Amino acid sequence: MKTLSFPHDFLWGTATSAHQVEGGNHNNDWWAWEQTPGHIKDGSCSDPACDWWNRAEEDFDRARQMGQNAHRLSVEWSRIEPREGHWSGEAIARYRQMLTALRERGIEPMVTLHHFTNPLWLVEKGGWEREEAIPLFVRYVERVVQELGDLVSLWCTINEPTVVPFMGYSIGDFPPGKRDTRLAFKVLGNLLKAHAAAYHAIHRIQPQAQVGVAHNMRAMDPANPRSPLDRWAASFRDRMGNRLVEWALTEGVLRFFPLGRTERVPELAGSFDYWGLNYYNRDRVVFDISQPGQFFCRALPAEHSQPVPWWWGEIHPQSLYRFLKELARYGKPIYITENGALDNTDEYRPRYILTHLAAVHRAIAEGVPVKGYFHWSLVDNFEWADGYSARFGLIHVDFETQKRTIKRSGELYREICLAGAITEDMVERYAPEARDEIFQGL
Ligand code: GBH
Repeated sequence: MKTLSFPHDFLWGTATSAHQVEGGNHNNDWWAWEQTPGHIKDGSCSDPACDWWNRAEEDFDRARQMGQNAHRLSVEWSRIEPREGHWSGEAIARYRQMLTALRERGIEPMVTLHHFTNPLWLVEKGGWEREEAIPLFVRYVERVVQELGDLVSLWCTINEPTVVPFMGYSIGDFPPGKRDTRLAFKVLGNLLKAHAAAYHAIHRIQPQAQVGVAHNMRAMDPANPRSPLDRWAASFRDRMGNRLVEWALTEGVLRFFPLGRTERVPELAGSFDYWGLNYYNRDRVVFDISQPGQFFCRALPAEHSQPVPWWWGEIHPQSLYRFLKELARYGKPIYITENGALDNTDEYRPRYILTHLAAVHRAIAEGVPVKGYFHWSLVDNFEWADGYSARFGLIHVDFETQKRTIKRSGELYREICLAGAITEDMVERYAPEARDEIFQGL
């Protein structure tokens, strides 16, 4: 019997974010954005989403029954600080209740302090376009750590620092919907500086805390590896989307190279106790002379054989393995803070989970210190500009009735979490066609 066994203390979890599951977040920039027709694909809004503000515990019960021992969730700044400098005891009490509920179920929380949304009062002051956001974020973080620190030892300051600037300030599909590359870099710089400041602030209050960023890394390969232009395009995308943040966190330098500017931020260097990796997919990139606005880069649509929407990129577990091997060089623990599949019918999610976890296993077997895996997501939820039209959950949610139904992928993940392993028998039942890929070399 072939088996891929994971370390005994491995964290088996799922990830969510406040705005996507809680409902009732009416005081942030996303809620305002959702009110304009056209912004959300299916015309929906984030209230009530999964109604976690009232019933998170019911899903925590399910997570426990599914053998999970960790959960990554976020706290909502606009609830905790509804007006500048005013703190909501009620919101803090509710988060304490949720975190206590997780702990009671043997589920270790990882708490994200910023997952895309911003309080309206902050946005009215210019939001992340202005450096003034940094001390305001730090004050909020200090408050949260003072209030919740006894229940949390794993903190994630900022989810995907590249996504807010690129989606909100370059592509324009997220609030504030601007298209201004210069501004996007300004926002990215401010988010990274805010991370560094928060990192040090958390350690002053809670020296033992483990603090990091969840950095979204999308693999970029040249469509034609023999074409120097494609190679340049893929490497450009890789440097912008992946390496810029990597260099910032490790070397303390912001390389905004298309604009020819480099900035040293010494507080950033080494400002992570673990590497948080959000990994979903890869792009095959071509050089395209007709795309000056995209710096002459274009991603090819995924092959037809791939069961994903054309823009979603390619399913490529090998790239997860590659990133993990590279990140091992920093000698810090690695958490896969997100990994998941856009799959409304749960057709290929079981296979996605197996092949990606097999890639993680291979990296661990070669000495990479991966300490945990958080699947995105526990439940179907409010998928930002896609509303409820894109499902990522291991548990299906009927948004009319709030009824939950565990998916096949959820049953599989339960088996994996409970066994701490992938067995031949699981592969036979859930994805026999991926047998060789999963057990390669065994
Ligand atoms: C994660 O981002 C988010 O952290 C999480 O909140 C979200 O629910 C999850 O992904 C699933 O999407 O312009 O073609 O790139 C992952 C990175 C960046 C992927 C924005 C989707 C929009 C489409 N995401 N991107 S595209």
